Amino acid sequence: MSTAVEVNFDGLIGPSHNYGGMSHGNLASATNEGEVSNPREAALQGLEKMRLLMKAGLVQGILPPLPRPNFDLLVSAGFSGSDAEIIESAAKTAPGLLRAAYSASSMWAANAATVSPSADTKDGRLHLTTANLSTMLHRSIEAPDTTATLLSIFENEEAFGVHGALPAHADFSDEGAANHVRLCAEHGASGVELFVYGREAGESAVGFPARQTRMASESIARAHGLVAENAVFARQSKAAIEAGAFHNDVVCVGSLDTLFFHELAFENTDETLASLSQAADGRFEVKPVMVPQAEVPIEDAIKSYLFNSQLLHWPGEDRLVLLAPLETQETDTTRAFCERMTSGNGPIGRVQYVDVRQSMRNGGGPACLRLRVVMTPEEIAACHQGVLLTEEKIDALQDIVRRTYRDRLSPNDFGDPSFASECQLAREALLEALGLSGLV
Ligand code: SUG
Repeated sequence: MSTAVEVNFDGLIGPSHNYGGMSHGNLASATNEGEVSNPREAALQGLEKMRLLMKAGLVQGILPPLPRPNFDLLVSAGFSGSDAEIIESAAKTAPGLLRAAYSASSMWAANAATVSPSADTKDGRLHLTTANLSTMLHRSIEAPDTTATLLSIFENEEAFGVHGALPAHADFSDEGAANHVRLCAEHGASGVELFVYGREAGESAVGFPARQTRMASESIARAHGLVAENAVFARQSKAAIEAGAFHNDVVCVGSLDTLFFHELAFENTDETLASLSQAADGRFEVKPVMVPQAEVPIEDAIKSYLFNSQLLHWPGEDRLVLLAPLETQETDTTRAFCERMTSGNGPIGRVQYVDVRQSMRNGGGPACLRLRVVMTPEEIAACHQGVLLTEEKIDALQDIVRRTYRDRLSPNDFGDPSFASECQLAREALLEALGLSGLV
């Protein structure tokens, strides 16, 4: 067994971070539509979260923002001419499309891909499949650039298998690691991968969209070469989706042998837990920590993002640490639950709160902002080193953000073509700092 660790690759929040109100079924996105955002503060908050984990002794990586605006989307929609002409005419005749082209949603790196560590796969390589994010227009444009980013970081084909996105059809709707949990005895041991889907392929949509199909999840498990017995497929409850849990990671997070979830997260909780135990097959005992609806109503869980937390094995601590958003501390029921939970002797021993409010207003908490990649020391050495953070690199990135990002942005500002050049210059500087200038 190797001494693999969990590396968190956080999405660096881009200069066009805005409140576009583009995600139907995501209550925060709808509520804050049209508000003025602060991209500079957003990116600094994200980088401080990364600094916190890095200083604690965890390996921290970063994914750069994608090129914005996405001219391919605008050209596909029939706009032509110079960049400035495209932007000006889109602003006049299709402002919604321009907003989508400016989306900074790739910050939520949990949606970038689904990841299976090498301990789980038949060919012994670490596999990543880019999510097609086909449910939301503004997110469906991310996949090609995300694949390019992943290929430049996980370039070594002997160690890594990077798969392009599944077909962009509703039957294959896929939102990446937001609907995937890996449980294990220790990171380097073979684990159990839980895929949570919201609907079957072909099932007609009612209410808020279910963004993941079982067919998409099964396809990824196959492509990654998982042993069939180690993959569990569970249905997300309709009640959770209707309450605003547009991804499973809004109501559930798991790490090592611990699964922390809301009572209404799964359509059939007993069956899900029984399948996980059966798949673990004595290698480890699944420790469920279920939060009852009577103690934390699902509305509070979603408002506070209690479950959209990072569940971490913090160096030097015996029990897991829940890195939760400040909103969890500010919501009475979730704060009380956390106090009760940590004063008991369960697997989660401490809750640490972080400020990621800029991202939270679009429905993205600490867990949305990171993609977990369990890696052996050899794999860490084989990936692109420029994206692994040090204090100096965080300082350098924060300097670039302070220099190049606005502190006020409204979706109405997108009609100004000079903003496009601002975004491009900021991204180029960030890519250079990460040794990824080839992605420009
Ligand atoms: O896909 N919000 C994202 C939030 C993603 C959170 N990720 C996870 N749960 N893993 C989404 O709904 C809002 C953009 C806007 O409205 O401007 C947005 O895309």
